Amino acid sequence: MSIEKILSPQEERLQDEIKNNVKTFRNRSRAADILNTVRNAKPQIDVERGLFFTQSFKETEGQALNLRWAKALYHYAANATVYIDDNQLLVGRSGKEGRYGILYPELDGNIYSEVIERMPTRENSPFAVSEEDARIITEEIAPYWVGKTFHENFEKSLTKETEKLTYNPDKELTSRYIVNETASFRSSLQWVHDYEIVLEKGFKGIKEEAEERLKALDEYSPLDYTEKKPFLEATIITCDAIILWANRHGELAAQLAEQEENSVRKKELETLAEICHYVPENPPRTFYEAMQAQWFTQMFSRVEQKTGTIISNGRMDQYLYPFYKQDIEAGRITEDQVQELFECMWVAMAQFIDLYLSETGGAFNEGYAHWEAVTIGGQTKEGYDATNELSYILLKSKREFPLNYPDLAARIHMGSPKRYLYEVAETIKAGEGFPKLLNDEDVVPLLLSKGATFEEAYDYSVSGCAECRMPNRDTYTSPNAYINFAAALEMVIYNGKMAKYGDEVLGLETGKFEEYKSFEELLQAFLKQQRHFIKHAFIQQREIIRLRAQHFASPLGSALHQLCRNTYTDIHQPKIEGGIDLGYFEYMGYATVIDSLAAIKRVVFEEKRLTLAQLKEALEHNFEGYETIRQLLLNAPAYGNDDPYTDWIGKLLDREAQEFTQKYGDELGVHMDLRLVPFTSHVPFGKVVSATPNGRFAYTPLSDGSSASQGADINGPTAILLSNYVTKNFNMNGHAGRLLNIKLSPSCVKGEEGTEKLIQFIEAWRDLKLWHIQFNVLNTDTLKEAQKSPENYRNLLVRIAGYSAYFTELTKDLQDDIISRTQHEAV
Ligand code: 8X3
Repeated sequence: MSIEKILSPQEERLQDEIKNNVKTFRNRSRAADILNTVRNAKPQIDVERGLFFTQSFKETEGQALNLRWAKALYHYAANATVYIDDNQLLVGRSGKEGRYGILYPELDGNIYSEVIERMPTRENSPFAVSEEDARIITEEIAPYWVGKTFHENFEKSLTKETEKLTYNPDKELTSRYIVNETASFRSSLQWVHDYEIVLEKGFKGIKEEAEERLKALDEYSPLDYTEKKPFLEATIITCDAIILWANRHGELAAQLAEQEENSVRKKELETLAEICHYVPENPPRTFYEAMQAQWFTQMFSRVEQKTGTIISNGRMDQYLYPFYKQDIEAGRITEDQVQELFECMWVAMAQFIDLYLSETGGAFNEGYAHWEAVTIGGQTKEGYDATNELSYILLKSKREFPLNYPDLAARIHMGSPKRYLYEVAETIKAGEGFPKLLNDEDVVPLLLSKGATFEEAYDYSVSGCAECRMPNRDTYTSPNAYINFAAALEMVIYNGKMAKYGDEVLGLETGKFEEYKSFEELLQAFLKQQRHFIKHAFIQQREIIRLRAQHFASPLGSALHQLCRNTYTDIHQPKIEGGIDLGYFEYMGYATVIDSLAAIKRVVFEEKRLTLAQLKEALEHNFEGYETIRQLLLNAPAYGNDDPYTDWIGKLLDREAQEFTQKYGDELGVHMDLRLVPFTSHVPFGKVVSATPNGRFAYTPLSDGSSASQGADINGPTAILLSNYVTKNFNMNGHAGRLLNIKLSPSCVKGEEGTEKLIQFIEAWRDLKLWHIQFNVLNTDTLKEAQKSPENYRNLLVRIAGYSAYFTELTKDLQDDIISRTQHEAV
């Protein structure tokens, strides 16, 4: 049956843009106008944060770290340029006009001098840098940090055995993509602030509380003097800093208002001036003030530290709802104005870009990605459905304002109302990859099993790609390890070596591949390599936990965390009393490994159509001249098809990894949970792995997350759900998120009938208690066209890992990977 070519709304819009030669973001709104002025600007580096932090750190040596951080924030707040964009209703930018990234030299300032020249021309996420700024970076910022960065000290802390699995010896601190730490390019993992306290008390209230506690300290206690006092002083200085920063925006708004001739804009600027003088110092009185207070907090926490994938915005439809309701009821605001304010925020989000100077950092975050998660729906703390009018406005905004920010995350549960599921499905059908879905039916029980109360578990927020955080209870923020298990498989084939790295023995010498007598023996060798890799990831993590406490502090983040305030402990410290520490390690190449092991079992040991020696020869030649063998392997059973032949292997790998963490996680003092969330790293990880026994060519991407190997899922999307379900060990709690990508053709979700089918598919995913799912609804042809004529497809958004990005801003490798994902023609 031939399938009618149906376009998604995104594709229709793009075709219209091509026909009419439109190069702008088309939407008749204020936010679209602002976006059009910034979207064409090439991302640039802004040096102010790096510079002001460096200046301040030079002056505060020898003082407590959290106090130094607070003083640096104050120095920034007092001196950084403040900006108000034409027509913008929200302010609080921490960098130049257009799109900008900022510097965190405490992390990796030691590599600046070496990499800065390459930034404008590098293939992956290039950044412009002016000559003067390059000079400031190399002469005024970088020299101070050499020998002091986290990056350098972490590398020094590793033993040779761990280091060789981590870094390339010939190129300083570049990853080997085997057991990959991520702490050297982000000082913290994403988490969620307690925004409610900002809205309830304002920073004035937080400061007053700290002042009272400071007065109450025991003046003779060494503990109070060395720990509590700096913590409280840091809190007070940080509150002053953010208030000062906001006031400076207020002053600028007042000045601009005086000069403004357009009476409407003049009024807007006057209002803005008043708001910035009022929040976030005081608790907001209106919805508009609440939005501005939240946004100042968000942006100031960017200045504070480099958080991988960005501090999440939390449950915006929950904490903003009382302000919305009160203003709507009082006739102070309309739904359209609420949507406009949100859209002004989305544009402000899009202007900030997560700048990674290291090659590895860039490779993990293609497409200028940062994950600015906003959560909607789910359940209230009491367990009732939480959907409200704001949830619907946020979904509507996603459909009408197709920008890659925010990363909208919709929580789904058994009681999610039909209208909510319908609007979620309609938004997914728009084709830009939003919202991603998180399943309360999996997440809540897991959080309970970690020791959360029902209230805390029901109130989780989505953060990063697929993580779920409990504000005020989660306390673990160390960035995690990404482990290349396809490399572990390669080390079974080449007895501890990898083709990419020559003769060096990197892993365990598990024996000669050709001599395994049974599949069981070979499987045991793989599991040994797997354990070896996890062991080294945990060793890395132990050092990371120890060193972060010496290198980083987060007085703002700590002021917005109840447990940190209660215990006078900075959030970067290893242990915060009462906290639940949820750390992760990543299983990279899950389907690649499962399919490879299944192919060996079937083709070599059961059907005996190939010997291990023949297989190895074909792999060594990257299947060149061995296409028949490759076809044999490709035809073996593959994960993602609801086939017990492969899925028991997946379950075993999952179980073994969880057993390791249950045994040794305690030694790190955290729950180190198994996760299958790759962001874009399955591409660089694939680039170090030679041909694999599932028929995958050398150095091509690994499978991503818990998705099937590219093109291997041939039984439709429900089968991939079932494979996911079967391979999960629900009776263990040493795991966290599993990211699942599904690509659907627009024709299979066409019309009302298509929406209904999509809802049923989402319900099946929910009932199977799977963690996460996200969709690309577009035609593969569109992606191929965009590769050929990128100038016509600048606005084409695609779903990547836990986020969406502009297709034409990705490297060819990642574009090819997205194209090669199986497109399902029916749900
Ligand atoms: C994306 C992955 O490692 O930042 O959420 O949590 S990570």
